[in-house]
Parts: sequence; structure tokens; C-alpha cells
Amino acid sequence: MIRSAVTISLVNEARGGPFVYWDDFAGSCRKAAALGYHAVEIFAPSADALPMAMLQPIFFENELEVAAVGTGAGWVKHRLSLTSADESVRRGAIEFIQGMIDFGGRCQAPAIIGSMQGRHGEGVTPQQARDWLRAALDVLGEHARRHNVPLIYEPLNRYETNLVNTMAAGVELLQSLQTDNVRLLADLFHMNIEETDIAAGILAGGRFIGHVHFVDSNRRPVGNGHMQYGSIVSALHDIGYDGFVSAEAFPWPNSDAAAAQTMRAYQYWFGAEG
Ligand SMILES: [Mn+2]
Repeated sequence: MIRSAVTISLVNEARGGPFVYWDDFAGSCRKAAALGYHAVEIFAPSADALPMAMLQPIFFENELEVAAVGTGAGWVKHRLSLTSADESVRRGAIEFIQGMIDFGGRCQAPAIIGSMQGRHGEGVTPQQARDWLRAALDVLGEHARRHNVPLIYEPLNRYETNLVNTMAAGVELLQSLQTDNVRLLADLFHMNIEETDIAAGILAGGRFIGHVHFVDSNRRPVGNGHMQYGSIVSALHDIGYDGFVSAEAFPWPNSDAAAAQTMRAYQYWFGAEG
């Protein structure tokens, strides 16, 4: 069954970013549960900012799972990157993500690598960046295995990375790794910019897709842009996808309306599955 999730950001430096709920963690969880969400996706400032022991009663009380944890705070707060020319920055990036993998792993949630992948340029060749990225994914994918969760890698649009922009390129990257414990994140906003056809991109990602960011063409909640969802939903069924569709969208026009709109869209497209 494809399950619903909604994002909560606690990272001040990410303000203005595509997260539905902000700041009030317990209150956001209560609202998500009341709307019928199965899970929350957490964007936290660091692995120790929110002790999982403090969060678990909130999840239990609201019968919420954790769909995933983001690692982007490593970039927006600390300017860490897996493909920096500076070795100490690369090492810091790996340590930051390992901490996040351990944080999520305590509630069986995978960590997502998006902006932490960085980019080539400024003295780093495409080949060098790709080699560093692959080495990091091998280490981090195996680290995630200790918690019995995959590591999620997100192809981004061209304005955010020049490493991997499409599902097909993501599959090629994953197939070049030693580890088989990394999955792709199909973010419909990025795919709308990069894929020739979004449904075809999902079919190309196939069994490698392990998480979906469920959002419209303009990064507003589903139903507020021009994305055509029929073929996208069919493609997710065709690949046998049974993970989360998570609302990583702007809190437009506000958090509560964005969460409610995404839930209406989830029920329309996936609700019949129960
Ligand atoms: Mn995303």
C-alpha cells in the first residue's frame, strides 16, 4: 500500500523552503494525525537536536510512523558536501549523514541525501565528484544497513546539482555502486523540470525507487499546479511501489491548508487502496 506522509522542518536556515509544517513538532504531529497522515518526514538541524527518546512518545500517541529524515541541514547550516574539494568538508559531510542515519534508524526511517551531494566545478572535475559521491554512498548505504533501512538518494534538478538529474541517471549511479542498499527518491518537482515524461521517468527508476516527494509542478501542494497525475500514479502502481508519497511542498497558502490539500489529493489518487 502506498502511504501518506507530510514534512516538518525544524531548520531555521531553511525558512522559505518546501516544507509543509514548521517549528512546533508535537503540534504538527497532532495536526498530521488528525488529517489522517500515516507518517511524518523530519527535516532536523542535527542528529542530536531532537532526542528520539523524546519524539517516540509523540509518534506513539498519534499513531504516526517516520517516513524519512532529511540531511540537508548539513548543507544549509554547515556548508558540508560529499563532493567538496576540501577533504575535511567531505569527511564532515559523511559524519553528519551517519549521525542522521542513526537518528532515523531508531524509528526505522531512512535518511535522504539531496543537497548534501553537492556538485562538480570550482576545481572538482565531473569524474572526481562522481567518484567521491560513489565512495560516500557505498559507506553510507552500508551504514544504513545496520538499522535495516535503505539509504535514499535524490536526483535534483539542474539548478541544484550537476551530478544526477534524472531517474535513469540515478539508476546508472546506483548500479555502479558496491552496495545494493541505496534507493532513489522520485521528487515530482525535480522530475517535472528534468524528465522528458514523468511517468516514463518513474518506470525508468523502477524497483530502485524507494521514496516519493508528492508535490505539484510549482512546488505547491498537489492540485495547485499543472502536473498531470493520472499517468504518474499508474506508473507508481506499474513498478509495484509501496513506500510513502510525502508532501515536500511549500506551505502554500499556509501550513494547515497545504497539509489538508495534500491529504485530499492523496485520498483522491490513492485512497481507494484503503
Ligand atoms: Mn525532494
